[in-house]
Amino acid sequence: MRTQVAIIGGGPAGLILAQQLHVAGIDSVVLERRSRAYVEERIRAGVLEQGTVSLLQRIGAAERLNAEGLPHHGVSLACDGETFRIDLQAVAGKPLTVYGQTELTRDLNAILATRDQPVFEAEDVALHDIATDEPYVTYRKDGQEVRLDCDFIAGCDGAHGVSHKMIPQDLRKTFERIYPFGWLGLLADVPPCSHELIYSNHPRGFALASMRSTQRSRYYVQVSLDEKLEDWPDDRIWDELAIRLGPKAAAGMTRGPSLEKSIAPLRSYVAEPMRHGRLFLAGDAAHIVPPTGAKGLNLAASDAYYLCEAIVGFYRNGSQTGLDGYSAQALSRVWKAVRFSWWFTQLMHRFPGDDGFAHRVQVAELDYLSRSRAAQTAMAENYVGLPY
Ligand code: RFL
Ligand code: PHB
Repeated sequence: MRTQVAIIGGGPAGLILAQQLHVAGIDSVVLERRSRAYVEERIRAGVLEQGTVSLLQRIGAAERLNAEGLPHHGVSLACDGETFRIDLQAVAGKPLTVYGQTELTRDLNAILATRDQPVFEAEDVALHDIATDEPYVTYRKDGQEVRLDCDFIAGCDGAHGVSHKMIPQDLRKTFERIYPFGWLGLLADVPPCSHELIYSNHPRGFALASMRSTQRSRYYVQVSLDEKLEDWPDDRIWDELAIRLGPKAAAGMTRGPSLEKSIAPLRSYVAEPMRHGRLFLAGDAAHIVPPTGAKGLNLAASDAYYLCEAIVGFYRNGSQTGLDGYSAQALSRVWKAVRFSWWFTQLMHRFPGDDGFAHRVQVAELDYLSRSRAAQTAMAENYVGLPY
């Protein structure tokens, strides 16, 4: 088999890239290790930047997003019982859109299915000759060995994929911060406690009230890394949320059985560069951010955008310039999101072992943020998403 771009991984980065390339008249094959059902059920992010929404609109993948996505013009931050709202629209000029990653994945899969893509349950995907002009990928499908020749390989296979391991160790630099806590998430078919998101810094730890729709809520509480899911029956989570989010949110909260519960550790991670020869990394394959800034999915989209532009430049004008500049261009935006997610994580969580200094700095910063339009603008510009 032959294609122009072999895309490893059918998460948001791979699916968006495939559709963008298709619109530009460039052929690709998406190889996904999991089944379609597995990929479409995986509960993850839920907040889209305007840049992500516009990109999905341009590539014809936003019909349901336009109809069902919920525009959010503001966000609330709470600390020790005091809450203030940042008017995102007023200070940053853009809203965010609540639309689940599951829905986005389903929409893109439905479009790609009309071209018999992605190839699901592609096993033992391996990359070959990536430092030459004739790279290829091998995999197994239904017991058959397949060889896929291509011009480029896009490594969109997330943090646990094979692509990033193909960049030689001596050419790669990695940067990491591990945070001493995780997020316990709960999804339930109940109306949200607030029509906008609430991020709360509470003595018992961080909590977040989010949503997927007007009838589906998504909540998180900060937990220590040794917490076990079995020690968190639904009632305990609801009780904890009611305390940490405060009386007003608690009064508006509807409890219900969890559809999904999980604990995710928080970390920041960047691997540089995002390219080696004909292999280009995009999304979680190259970087991870803690979910506090809601940036992971949006970075997958912006990487896909830059990579598609570079590949289009190559086919249209025979130009290597975009390809050569891809890693630096993507990383410039990635590091700003890494910075923002790290800052927002530091601001909103309780750190074990704090002697009170760190929390007083948090209180001072949140008080400043609540009063200063300049500080709110700096926060909101990053939260709604920096321009591409
Ligand atoms: P994905 O979504 O991980 O997709 C990678 C795809 O590659 C496949 N794959 C392979 N395919 C073929 N061969 C192999 N060897 C392969 N190895 C892996 C995988 O099956 C998968 O389908 O990466 P992508 O496309 O870069 O998208 C990134 C986003 O998914 C991610 O940044 C966000 O979901 C991060 N994230 C969250 N972000 C938020 O903004 N808010 C959240 O609440 C939030 N929750 C989460 C998250 C990430 C999580 N993970 C990765 C553990 C919750 C979780 C549990
Ligand atoms: C979510 O709805 O899953 C969500 C929202 C905002 C975040 C992280 C996760 O910062």
